[in-house]
Amino acid sequence: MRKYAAVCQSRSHAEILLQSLGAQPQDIKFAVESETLERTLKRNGSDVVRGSLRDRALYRELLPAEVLVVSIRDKRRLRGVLEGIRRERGETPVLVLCFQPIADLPVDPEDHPWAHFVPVGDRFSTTLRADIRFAGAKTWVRKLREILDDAGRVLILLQDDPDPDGLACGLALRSLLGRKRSTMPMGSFGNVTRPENLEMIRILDLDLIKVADEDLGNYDAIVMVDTQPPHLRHKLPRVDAVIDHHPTQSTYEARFRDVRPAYGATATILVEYLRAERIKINERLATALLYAIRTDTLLLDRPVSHADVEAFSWLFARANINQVRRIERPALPLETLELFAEGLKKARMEDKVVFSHLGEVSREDIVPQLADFCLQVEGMDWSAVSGVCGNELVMSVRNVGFVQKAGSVVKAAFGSLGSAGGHRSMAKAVIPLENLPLDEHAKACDKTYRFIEDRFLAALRGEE
Ligand SMILES: [Mn+2]
Repeated sequence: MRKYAAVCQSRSHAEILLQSLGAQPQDIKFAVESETLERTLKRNGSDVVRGSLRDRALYRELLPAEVLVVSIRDKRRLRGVLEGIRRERGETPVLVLCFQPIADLPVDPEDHPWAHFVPVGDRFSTTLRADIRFAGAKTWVRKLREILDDAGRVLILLQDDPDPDGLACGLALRSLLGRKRSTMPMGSFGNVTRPENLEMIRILDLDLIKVADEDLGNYDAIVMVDTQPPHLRHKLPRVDAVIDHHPTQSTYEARFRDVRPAYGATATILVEYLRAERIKINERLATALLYAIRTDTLLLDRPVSHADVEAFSWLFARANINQVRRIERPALPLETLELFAEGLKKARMEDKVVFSHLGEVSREDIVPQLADFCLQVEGMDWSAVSGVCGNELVMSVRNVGFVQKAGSVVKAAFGSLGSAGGHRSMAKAVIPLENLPLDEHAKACDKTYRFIEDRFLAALRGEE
């Protein structure tokens, strides 16, 4: 069976069709009315049947095919064409390209449930909006090159506790500007602390140097990504370029400032730079950028822009998803199993909340892991898991997303005892043990856990 059949009225439509289907001329059989069009398409290598578009016999000749595309410029003809096709189509799926809004068509798609109507302008607008952003990105990249091309050594400066977005953007900048570690190192005044971020550095083989104030003079230019000068504790003598998505700060000078608070991640801005410049990106860079957008937007759970979603899906096809998973769930020490078993055995359920307390933990990151797991228990809307790390109690809270905001509940429950906050469906509290009821050895005990459970449930019910 032939791959495609198409009803077509113009040469330009036929050409666009060929290109968007990724088809060779001989893959398509056209039904046309105009003699000129017939000649052109035949010369091009396509099979063509010519006749009145109202005539059923035309479609009998045209079909069957794997799919029939109807591309009619003149909308008044559409009704007649659809009538002809309806009787002859057999099993062939039909796609109708509409060059005006569906509401303006002389036919009601509901009267033709066998056909799939596609408003072309609407479909095109998403990609067109992206292309407009890429056109703008070219200007940004040109400005950035003007500033940095002559600089021998450029420092990419990240936030004090570098996170995936900053790290990925640093890597992307190097690809964009065709530089290496040696001429464009990434650095920070602080250290990476989160286990997932350390895992990202290890798995993707990233390199980060610790910067001190006196080193800054060794660089010809400084670029900040995913942060702005006022966010740092150190005062900078100068900064040349800033690319960020945090709220715009106005108390600093830089020759280049691309700050877009509407974006969910700075990585999205860098993806637009890379795509606008048609830079080939490798799997490692795609993985870093994808992970950056995933974490900064909590899996697109936070407010995001079209640009973030677009960048996310573009990266998804190019990234190593196994590595992303590995970074998100760092390998756990073996004794975690025992700890989880104990915690689960004593788990308590009340008001659709699962509570579990792990007691002393060697690593903080196993607490949220169990919280994720507990949320999957049937009928539960919330999970709240605690662990004692040093002289603090860490609590991870998760919910199913369509209930109260986790961040607000945790703040109401524990804000006065320690630091507490978070987002819609995940939140965290860190409470110094001294602010909690403890046993005679100053250790967390059942009394402690009862206390935090009661406070959590009270906050959930809206009691003070
Ligand atoms: Mn960010």
